[in-house]
Amino acid sequence: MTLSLPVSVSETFDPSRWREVDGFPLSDITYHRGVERSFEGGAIVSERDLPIVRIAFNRPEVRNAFRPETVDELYRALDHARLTPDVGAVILTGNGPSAKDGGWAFCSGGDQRIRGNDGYRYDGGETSAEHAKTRDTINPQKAGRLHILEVQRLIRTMPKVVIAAVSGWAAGGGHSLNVVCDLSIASIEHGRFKQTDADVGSFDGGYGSALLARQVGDKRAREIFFLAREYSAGDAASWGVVNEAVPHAELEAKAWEYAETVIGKSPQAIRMLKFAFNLADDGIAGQQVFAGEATRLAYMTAEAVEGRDSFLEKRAPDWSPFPYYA
Ligand code: S0N
Repeated sequence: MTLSLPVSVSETFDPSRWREVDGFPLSDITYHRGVERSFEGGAIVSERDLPIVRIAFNRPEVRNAFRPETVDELYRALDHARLTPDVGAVILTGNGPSAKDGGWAFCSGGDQRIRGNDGYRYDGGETSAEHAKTRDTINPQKAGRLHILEVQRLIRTMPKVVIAAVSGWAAGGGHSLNVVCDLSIASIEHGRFKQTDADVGSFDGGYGSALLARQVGDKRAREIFFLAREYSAGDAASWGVVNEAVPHAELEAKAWEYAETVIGKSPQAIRMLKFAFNLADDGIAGQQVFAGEATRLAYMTAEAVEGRDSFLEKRAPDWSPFPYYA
């Protein structure tokens, strides 16, 4: 097999660090696995997978707005990362710049051109404002989708650390996606933030607002939503919407550094910590996720094995070796 570098997908992308993930036909996002390569005379002689993946919005001409197809792909890639046992960290970013005007975006939320009257419509390539008005009657059998919230829940509950690399605009539903990620880094030159939901008759009344208030405080969160003012990467860092603002050219290297640090820690400790951070805010759903991990750990004990074996062997369990810890 000949080893080669992948095609570059963004000015911020470093092809030497990544390979394309196989078996994913994608149009709206890109999905890469981190690798360590060794070279001889300029040729790649070996490569080894690392526990890091990069998932990126790939619609720079519309500031990386998402349509239902984008959300489907994003969910599939994130879920693949969730289920891949040797992946521990996900970098979520936006490819760019736009070939049209050089603008950068992390994500500008729902694609307003294909918004029907009860949610977002599968695009099928038709995106005119005129078409959007009549879409509900054209395609009545397809209910509108609002399934970006499923992606938010997946990011929130996946036992891996998701790091947002905010390469440009984080607006509307894109603003909320940054909020729900575990860690965030923003480009000083291009990272810009604006919660436009209320401008377009939309409102993220879940994680996008409640977690934002946790991060920046209640008054500031209300300001961000009610006034929809633009704010900078520096503001975002000082308010706690991102962990750090760095020069654009260093954005993905910094995200990689975060990911490398995270995967150097105990997977179990990171998993339990993520779920512990979520627990109080997520109520019984958060308790269920945390307790699910505790149950997995319990399954690994001799005590739980005795419970299973006694059932299978049709005998009374012998709990005597297991102390009642104080
Ligand atoms: C991002 C903004 C501020 C960038 O401004 P800038 O740099 O001046 O660029 P523009 O010239 O405005 O844009 C360049 C081209 O990109 C198109 N475009 C940009 N954003 C979108 C978009 N969201 N949808 C469709 N097209 C977009 C522009 O039209 C332009 O194209 P051309 O060159 O052809 O004219 C600025 O662009 C901006 O404000 N964008 C809109 C941001 C916005 O309001 N987004 C939607 C907010 N709502 C949601 O995201 C709701 C979705 C959601 O997450 C949700 C949450 C909870 C419950 C349900 C849902 C749900 O799914 O509805």
